[in-house]
Amino acid sequence: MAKPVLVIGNKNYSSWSMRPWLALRHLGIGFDEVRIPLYGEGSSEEIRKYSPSGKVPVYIDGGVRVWDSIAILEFLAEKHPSLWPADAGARAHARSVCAEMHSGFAALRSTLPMNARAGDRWVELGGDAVGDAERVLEIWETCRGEHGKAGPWLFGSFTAADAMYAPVVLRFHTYGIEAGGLSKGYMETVLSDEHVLEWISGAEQEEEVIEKFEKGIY
Ligand SMILES: N[C@@H](CCC(=O)N[C@@H](CS)C(=O)NCC(=O)O)C(=O)O
Repeated sequence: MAKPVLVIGNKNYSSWSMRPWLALRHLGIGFDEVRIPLYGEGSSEEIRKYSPSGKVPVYIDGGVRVWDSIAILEFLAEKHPSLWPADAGARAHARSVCAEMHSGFAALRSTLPMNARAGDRWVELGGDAVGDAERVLEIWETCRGEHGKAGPWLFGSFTAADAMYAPVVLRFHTYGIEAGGLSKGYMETVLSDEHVLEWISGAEQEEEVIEKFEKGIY
């Protein structure tokens, strides 16, 4: 049987693509990757061949096509329930923080664009981005403190919540946003994860440079 396909953008810049990619790797699901460099000549037309929304990521499994990161994670979780915490209360908590990530943090995302291969940049956080960063750290602290005793991830073992927040860890690392307490350890878990390192290595091999995402003094 043909392998499922995940259509992604540049590994360096596409945080939404990283989320289901990381979940697939952690679940050990084999898949073919179609990488479409974003915001170049013909990029939109190429993405539209796969994605009705005109955005990546898109996951194609046999006759099923799923687009949008959180929908792909939910689709994967149907066959792989370990993608959500087993406990109903923890699961509700995980879904809530995933929803927060998916629908929020716009200021943080635009101030600190993902740049997976850039490790040492600095930007001044201002306005809503300050509150966004504080809330993210609070989320990590609370998940780890209340539900993370059984392992190093937000809910102990790797879940969809880690897939959603791993790109934020990369952003904090790139731009030097410091974490303390349990969040510090959580960032170390993400930054040393073999699959995250594989993603970063892929980003390092890419040659495209998208100027609007190249922010920060270094
Ligand atoms: N809500 C979507 C966001 C997807 C998204 O914004 N993808 C960006 C790349 S990270 C994209 O496809 N941009 C291409 C474009 O807008 O032309 C999700 O969660 O998957």
